Amino acid sequence: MQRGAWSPERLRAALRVYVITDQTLARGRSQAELVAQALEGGATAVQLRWKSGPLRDAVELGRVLRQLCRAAGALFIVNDRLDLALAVEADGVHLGVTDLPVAEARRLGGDDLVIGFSPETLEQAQEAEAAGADYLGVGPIYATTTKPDAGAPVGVAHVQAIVQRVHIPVVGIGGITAANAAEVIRAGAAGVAVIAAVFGAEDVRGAAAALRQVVDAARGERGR
Ligand code: TZP
Ligand code: MG
Repeated sequence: MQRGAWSPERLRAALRVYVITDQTLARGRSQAELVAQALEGGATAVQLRWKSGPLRDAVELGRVLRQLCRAAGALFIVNDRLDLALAVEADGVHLGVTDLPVAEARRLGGDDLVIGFSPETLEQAQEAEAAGADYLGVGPIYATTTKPDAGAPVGVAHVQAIVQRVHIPVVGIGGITAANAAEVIRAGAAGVAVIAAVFGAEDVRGAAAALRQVVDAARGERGR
């Protein structure tokens, strides 16, 4: 379904290289500057992930990221919090199983809001689609140290299983790098969501460009 400026096809393309912010991995560098570099490298979506610190600081950063993404034609998503997503006029919100339910986010956020959801089971994936989610984040695909409570790796077979049961696009997340992203795409994912591989890199622009190249090549192999 069309969500504001985001048609299903445009959304699917925007999910290719989905870069998530992280205060710790920024290591004192400006998060806005790192996002600008990631977009220059070819990131197609950006998620503001704010886990600690005053929410007013998140609003300030979110407004800057909103403009950077708009200028680059990239999708801009806020993690966890619908209030923050609406405050900074993000394109969408990404919700987990302990966040606001998808149906409530849809009711409050309206038809134009892109809603992402991270299911923990196949059943939750199908329920989220039925409730109005526009894409799913599935993981952790590989081991990750970025999210300590992410659970055990589910592997690319889990992506394949979910892709076969829903109609909305799926992005893989967790421990993904340019070295393993192709197998996630081959399993049927529309794209890959990464934190450390881009935000933790010394050369953020180069890291995003490397991922973009791998993802586009793997999508090319399968014809989309
Ligand atoms: N959800 C599942 S794994 C994960 C999140 C937020 C962390 C992904 O970070 P990285 O550094 O790309 O492994
Ligand atoms: Mg969350």
